[in-house]
Amino acid sequence: MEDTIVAISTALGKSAISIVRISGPEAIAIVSDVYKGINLNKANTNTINYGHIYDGEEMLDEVLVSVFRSPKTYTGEDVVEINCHGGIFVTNKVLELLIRKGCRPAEPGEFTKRAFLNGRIDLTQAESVMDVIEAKTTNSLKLASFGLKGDVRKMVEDFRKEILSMILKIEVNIDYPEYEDEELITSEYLKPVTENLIKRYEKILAKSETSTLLREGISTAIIGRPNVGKSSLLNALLQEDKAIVTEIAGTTRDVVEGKMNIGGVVLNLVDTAGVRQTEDVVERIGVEKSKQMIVKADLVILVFDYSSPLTEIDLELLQITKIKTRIIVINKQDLEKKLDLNIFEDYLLMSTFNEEDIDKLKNQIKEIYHLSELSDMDYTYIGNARQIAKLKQSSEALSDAYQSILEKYPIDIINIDLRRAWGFLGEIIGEVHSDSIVDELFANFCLGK
Ligand SMILES: Nc1nc2c(ncn2[C@@H]2O[C@H](COP(=O)(O)OP(=O)(O)OP(=O)(O)O)[C@@H](O)[C@H]2O)c(=O)[nH]1
Ligand SMILES: [Mg+2]
Repeated sequence: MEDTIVAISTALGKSAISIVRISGPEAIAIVSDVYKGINLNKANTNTINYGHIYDGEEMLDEVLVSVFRSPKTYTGEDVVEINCHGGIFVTNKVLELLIRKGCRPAEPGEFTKRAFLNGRIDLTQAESVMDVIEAKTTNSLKLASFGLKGDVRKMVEDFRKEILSMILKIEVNIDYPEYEDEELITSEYLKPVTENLIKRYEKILAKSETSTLLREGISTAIIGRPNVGKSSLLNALLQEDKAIVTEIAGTTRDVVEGKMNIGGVVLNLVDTAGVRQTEDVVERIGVEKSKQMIVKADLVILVFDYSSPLTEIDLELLQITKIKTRIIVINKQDLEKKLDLNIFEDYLLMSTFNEEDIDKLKNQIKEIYHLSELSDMDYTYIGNARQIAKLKQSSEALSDAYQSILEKYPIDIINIDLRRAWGFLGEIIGEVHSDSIVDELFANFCLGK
């Protein structure tokens, strides 16, 4: 039998209330042992009860206790939530008391993990719980809510059903070869069904790129040689003096980060050290980091100085960012022109001092990622890297099956790939899972969730 777990479910800090959550077979009995008010052992499910928590003779807090009886609870087990006054000291005292009375401190995510293991939710819903907590924009919240409602699960289950029905037909054929007519019908049946499935997979995978963007934001590196105005650009975009700006080349030595919301998506901006050859050890490490940021970034904003001629470094940066999604910014337009613009195909001529120019840059980012179309988009699709990876694996297995169908391989060979495709889908919703994946997944949750 499972033990009974306890955690403080609200953020630890001074607040009006904080919630201590308990889940497990002994939840009601243990709380009832330290609670004075009505007899909790007899309390109806889904009730809130006023009373006091006592440690022996000492009254710890005046509380409201919610009682949720198994199985229709968050975890599927008996759950009790104690609403304490929000002081850190008193909340910790209640927690300590419950541990002394037999509760075990919960691991991060353990409540949600129990909900999953007890079949209350599937893995996609569990992941959505985390996504809701971490959502930073309305769009990413919408996406997470769809997962939470079980829309992703439903989509995956529909796919699974269709594949399973093919598998069953094939296995009937293999197990009962005396029905010879059946085999012919089956191979004819397999081709269009598989074709149709592959098309639907493709649609979802195409949309998943945008959904990853919604969830994780766009990691954007501002790159260029020293003094071109990278930090000025970061500050202008963030509308705050985040990075130090001076006329001295080599001012920024480490990466400076900031977040902004652009068309409902988070832009994770990093300002970097200007790239140049340097003897200075600290600066050299900074330059190395800048180059690493180019590799990591989804989007590179490559900055040049309108008022100075092109250098070797500029050319090198143009070359190494060629394969990236990038915007070329020619800054300091307000100064006298010394830069030959002929070598650039596409660029934004601007000044960081000019707000309209900054808006132009923002619009360009919106265009690249089609952010203005986001608001009327359909959010029922997969937005999580683990789920996308599994869907891709399933899609590959399905394509293998399709290939075998075209080449008229025996149906038991086709069946192997169909079973693989079906299995990967199962992993998305957690129907087939290894303990280590589940442990790793829930370890990323916050305590008390
Ligand atoms: N005239 C003019 N000066 C600018 C513009 N943008 C930035 N500057 C100036 O250029 C100088 C360098 O700006 P920074 O933002 O520190 O440049 P940086 O690219 O971050 O430089 P490092 O950190 O050394 O790599 C500062 O004196 C800024 O005020 C602009 O659009 N026009
Ligand atoms: Mg700088």
